[in-house]
Amino acid sequence: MTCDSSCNKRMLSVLERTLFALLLLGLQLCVTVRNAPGAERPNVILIMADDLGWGDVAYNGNPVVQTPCLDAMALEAVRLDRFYAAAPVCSPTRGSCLTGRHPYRYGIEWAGEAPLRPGELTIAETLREAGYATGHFGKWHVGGLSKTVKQSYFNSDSPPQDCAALNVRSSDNCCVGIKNTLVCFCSDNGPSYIYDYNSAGPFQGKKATLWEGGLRVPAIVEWPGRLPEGSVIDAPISTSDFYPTILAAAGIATPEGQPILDGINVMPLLEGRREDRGEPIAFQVPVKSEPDVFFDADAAMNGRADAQGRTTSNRRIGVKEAVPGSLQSAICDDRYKLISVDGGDRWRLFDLIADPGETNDLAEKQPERVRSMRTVLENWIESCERSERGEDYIQ
Ligand SMILES: [Ca+2]
Repeated sequence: MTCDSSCNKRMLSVLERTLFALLLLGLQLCVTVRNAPGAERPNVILIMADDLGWGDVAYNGNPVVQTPCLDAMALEAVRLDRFYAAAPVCSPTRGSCLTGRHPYRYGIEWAGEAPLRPGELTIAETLREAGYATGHFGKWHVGGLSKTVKQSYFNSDSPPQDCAALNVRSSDNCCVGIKNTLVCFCSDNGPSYIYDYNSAGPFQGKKATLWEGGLRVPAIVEWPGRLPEGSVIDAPISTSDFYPTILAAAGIATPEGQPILDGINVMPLLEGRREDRGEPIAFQVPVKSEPDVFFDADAAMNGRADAQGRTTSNRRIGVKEAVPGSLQSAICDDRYKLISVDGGDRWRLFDLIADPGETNDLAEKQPERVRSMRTVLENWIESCERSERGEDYIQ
């Protein structure tokens, strides 16, 4: 596509407004500040953007969107280049941040469908028990208020803090004047599938899919004086890791009665003391059938508009083989990823180091690896089903 300067300006204007809206509407800013004088525990700030794709930030190569604060943070802090949202849509991923558990364990399988269960332990509860003051600002969206009442996006007492995310980090590399502060930034899922100008960068798929483009999002962690400056982590890290990692950073033991965690403490990775994760990350979510997710593949491949009049390339969506009503399942280790988007009828294996775009299916060449990864995934799914039945909770 060619684009003249006026076209570029219009596109830039739209993108700027879109990115601002994403940050404005999608900001989840959890501020936890210790209130125990003399303690050395860090303050913790988690910032989550909404639908910010891998390729929607300048530091990942976006040629139009300007993200100077994130670019500087990515350059000077710890950039996580293989960071996964626990799910490819909002509510499940946000639940994983709060609990350290995959949302499949407690029934938040999709956006806004079920509330967080009372038996879940959240990072806010655990930190508060340890003496922290906690707060949440901006988009909540962790499931519905009930099975029938959809949940509001914002806490009515806490209006969105507009560009607080961009102001957290001041020019002196210190967080709003608060010393000893751990800041984590990430997105909650891949870019929206609605518009062409949202970008998953080099990855296949977008929001709502378990392809890399749906899960792999921008992420940066900063803790001045404690974590290396200007480092890049290539090992897989997930939103489920926030909970155990923050507890470790604060020197807080896992509380009694803690349900099974999916996340692990990744401080050794962040500190550069190890290079491999050494633990798999598993995913499972439904295959939805909204027209926004499923495009007319033939029309898209041939450049024609789909039934909704859109021309977005289905190749970028990556779900043309998916079966609505079934499940998408995937598991990745430090190198390989096994994925099915049709309820387990077909499994594909990719070497994400050599083939991050998931274009070269190795399943036929490496059947033993497929079998072993499927076994681990199936055991994880059974564990999640036990969790969903409530077997993790203290009776
Ligand atoms: Ca989202």
